[in-house]
Amino acid sequence: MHGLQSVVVSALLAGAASGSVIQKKQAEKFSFKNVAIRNAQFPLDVVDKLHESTIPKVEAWMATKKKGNCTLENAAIRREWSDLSVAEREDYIKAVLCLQSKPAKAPKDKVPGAISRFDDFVATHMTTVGPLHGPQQLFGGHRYYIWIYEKALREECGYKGYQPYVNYDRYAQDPINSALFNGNASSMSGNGAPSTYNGVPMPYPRPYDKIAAAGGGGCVTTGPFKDMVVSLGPVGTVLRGLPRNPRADGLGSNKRCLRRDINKESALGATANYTYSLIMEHTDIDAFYNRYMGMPQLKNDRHPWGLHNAGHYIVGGDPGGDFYASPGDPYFYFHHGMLDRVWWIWQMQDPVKRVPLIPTGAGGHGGMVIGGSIT
Ligand SMILES: *[C@@H]1O[C@H](CO)[C@@H](O)[C@H](O)[C@H]1NC(C)=O
Ligand SMILES: *[C@@H]1O[C@H](CO)[C@@H](O)[C@H](O)[C@H]1NC(C)=O
Ligand SMILES: *[C@@H]1O[C@H](CO)[C@@H](O)[C@H](O)[C@H]1NC(C)=O
Ligand SMILES: [Cu+2]
Repeated sequence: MHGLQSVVVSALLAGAASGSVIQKKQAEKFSFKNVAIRNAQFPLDVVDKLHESTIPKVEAWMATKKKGNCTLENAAIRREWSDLSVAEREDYIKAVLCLQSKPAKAPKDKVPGAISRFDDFVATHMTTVGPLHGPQQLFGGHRYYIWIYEKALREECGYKGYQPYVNYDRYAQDPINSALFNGNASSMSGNGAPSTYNGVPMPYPRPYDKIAAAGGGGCVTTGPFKDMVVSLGPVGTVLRGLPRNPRADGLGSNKRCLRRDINKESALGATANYTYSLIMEHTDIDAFYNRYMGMPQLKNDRHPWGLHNAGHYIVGGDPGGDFYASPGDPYFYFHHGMLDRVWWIWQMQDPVKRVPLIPTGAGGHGGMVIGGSIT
């Protein structure tokens, strides 16, 4: 483990399955060999290409820094879920299930509802929710948060890889049948059963005032997490009729199923063209932060949610759609892993200038939806 850990250098080889010629050609573009293997089924999208074309800037920037143990050659590489082999996906799933089977370390008097090590992370998010989501902390705080989760998977559960991210674009046309959510043994489990879930209110005028429900919202019935026990929360849920937590802060024991509404409409607000324009058309850090949060509203656009909302409500449900307890759905770490990648690509367009920048909150942001109210 080293300092470049959070620098997500990913995705430089075009497809292991498409032949060594392509691999060689891609690898020769760079002076280092530490590159990720790609799934040839997915051609590079406009953001992947931007990512790739950004690497020389990263190399130039790294070359100006004091030589230490942290180099592009030994940097940890986070990869997209579908770029992992089926065996690698299963290794990752095994590690998450392992974390969910280990006893919690959180003090019982403060977090009586934490039933596993996995829940320790959920509780941390719940109890630091204010500071963790201010403009100054959202990016850096979540970068650190994902990193300590990844560290726990590796050090406490023997996982050899790194935290995968979700490239929403790959799944947006048919998320329910994708490698991420098709519900088979190497997926992160499937959709929730049909329910009366009504969708998520959004801070825009009609007809954009809601991400409509996609038909799910009930208990997940397929895949490795179908028997997962959710205990913490709800606090700011988007679902109705959930069992109430015995404590107002949601940290009591409230055992229930994992619920989801796998939502194509939400995913369509996170396709590669949205991500690309977010990065390239918002050179000011506050403009970048605000649009990422959904503001200002895109004119005449059917999916103006912003990457943060769009990515969260691809899964929504409980606890995935709960502002406080959202890391209780293991999908959370894929979503914030991608957001971290997007911020990193933005930073690396001009690293000397942009790495030190922190959003100030100027210009107002679109806010996050908490159980029907906007914060
Ligand atoms: C750097 O690498 C050397 C040799 O492997 C090791 O002894 C040292 O502890 C490392 N330093 C840091 C800060 O990781
Ligand atoms: C699950 O679905 C993925 C994606 O379609 C596929 O690659 C994999 O072979 C399937 N089966 C299992 C057992 O993982
Ligand atoms: C992205 O593409 C979709 C589909 O063509 C379009 O509706 C949407 O307006 C585009 N968004 C941006 C930000 O370019
Ligand atoms: Cu968060």
